Amino acid sequence: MAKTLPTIPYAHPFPCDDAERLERARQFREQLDGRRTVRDYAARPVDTDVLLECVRAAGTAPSGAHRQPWHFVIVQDPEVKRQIREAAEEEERAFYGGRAPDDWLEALAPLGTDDQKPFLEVAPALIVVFAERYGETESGERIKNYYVTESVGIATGMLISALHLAGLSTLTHTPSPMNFLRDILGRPKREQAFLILVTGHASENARVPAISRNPVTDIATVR
Ligand code: IYR
Repeated sequence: MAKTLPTIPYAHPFPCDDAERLERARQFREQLDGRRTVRDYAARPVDTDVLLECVRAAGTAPSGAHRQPWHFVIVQDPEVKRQIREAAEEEERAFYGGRAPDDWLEALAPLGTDDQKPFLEVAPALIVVFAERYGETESGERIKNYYVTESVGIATGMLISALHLAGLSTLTHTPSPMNFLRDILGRPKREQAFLILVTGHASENARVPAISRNPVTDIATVR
């Protein structure tokens, strides 16, 4: 049996009283409520340091057995973005051209998406999130990871929130299948592409579908 880790004292880093707590919670909710998935990007570049700070934020996510089973590839090179677009559009042509079941295409129709993915080249950054299906020790032995999908999903949510609060827009893009990302980006076999987070500044004329969010009385039960 491995030994337990040493422990350190913990106190919440920014405590507050109950009245302030509600105000902070409200403010955070309001900030996140202003996030929208954006499909039209300006070409304006983003500072890599900002992206790295946001990835650091994502890396604070809790994970199964603290395995931190994620890897983020920040792609800004136009040629690599072009390759990703080409490969993604090939998959999407098959998806929209018959691979997707009718009910799925019907669910997507209101969003007006199709097999054209110009944002993969126009947006200044693609953050490709990989899930580490298993880990590797220094001597190259496989070690099991736990709750990989949950862990990477939580980290990705934190990444989306961090980018939004840093004034950037994102689009969660999931070409299916997306194994081509591992090959284009030269990642090891133990990593599986999880999604592409298209990142940048919304174009001046960007528009988003008029949608609303389910009220808390629908999404929460208090008992
Ligand atoms: N991957 C496709 C299809 C797609 C699927 C869902 I679920 C969406 O919410 C949006 C799109 C595409 O990117 O077009």
